[in-house]
Amino acid sequence: MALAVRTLVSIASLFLVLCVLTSDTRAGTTEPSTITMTVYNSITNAPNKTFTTTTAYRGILLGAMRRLSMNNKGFRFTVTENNDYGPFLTTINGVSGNDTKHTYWELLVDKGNGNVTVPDVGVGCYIPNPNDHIIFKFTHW
Ligand code: B12
Ligand SMILES: *[C@@H]1O[C@H](CO)[C@@H](O)[C@H](O)[C@H]1NC(C)=O
Ligand SMILES: *[C@@H]1O[C@H](CO)[C@@H](O)[C@H](O)[C@H]1NC(C)=O
Ligand SMILES: *[C@@H]1O[C@H](CO)[C@@H](O)[C@H](O)[C@H]1NC(C)=O
Repeated sequence: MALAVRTLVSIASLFLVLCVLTSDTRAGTTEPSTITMTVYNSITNAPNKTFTTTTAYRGILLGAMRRLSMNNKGFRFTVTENNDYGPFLTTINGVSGNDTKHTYWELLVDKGNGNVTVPDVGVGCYIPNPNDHIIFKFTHW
């Protein structure tokens, strides 16, 4: 009995070691990472909504947005396909950009310490960095 328990324990430890080794070799290369996204309406001043989700290793922002919308009913969005630049983010949670009103959803990345950058590509091309804080800001152009 004692032997059986010891054998089980050794097998379990072996698995543990194997798992640690496996995740070690993967660390920083293929692990998904966590990012946060804030939906900020600077025109109506509706309260911000902040969400946490994951991205695949070097996955595009659009993928993380899709994953979030599948898991959280509080985040819905639509894109319009552009032949040259891919998906244009048109609507978030029912709020649509409008050419007549000159409104749109701007894509921003908060690098911390008040350093907010404006990516020079859209949601289909931007690859978030681990722990990125993405801001979707509804604003005027
Ligand atoms: C004007 C403009 C805008 C205006 C468009 C308003 C309007 N309805 O006219 C506004 C302010 C909305 C805009 C927004 C953005 N833009 Co812009 N925009 C331009 C600009 C200066 C001119 C486009 C134009 O009028 N072309 C002439 C018309 C006749 O051609 P068109 O095909 O009909 O143009 C349409 C597309 O360009 C589209 N569009 C504009 N920007 C973007 C961005 C993306 C990702 C997509 C899919 C479509 C798109 O809107 C135009 C009107 O419908 C170009 C640079 C350039 N000089 O071309 C950048 C440009 C197209 N934009 C760019 C970017 C990155 C953005 C943003 C992602 C910036 C951000 N970080 O928020 C956002 C889009 C966010 C979102 N909601 O998805 C990049 C795209 C590069 C890329 N490979 O993704 C460009 C090339 C500028 C750059 N940085 O080099 N943009
Ligand atoms: C909403 O988010 C934006 C962008 O992060 C920030 O500047 C603003 O202060 C926030 N507003 C509130 C009420 O928290
Ligand atoms: C955009 O705004 C204009 C002016 O307020 C309005 O007439 C139009 O219906 C709006 N377009 C869309 C697609 O909502
Ligand atoms: C802000 O972030 C950008 C991109 O990471 C970096 O190039 C720039 O030096 C930063 N600016 C400041 C003031 O930290």
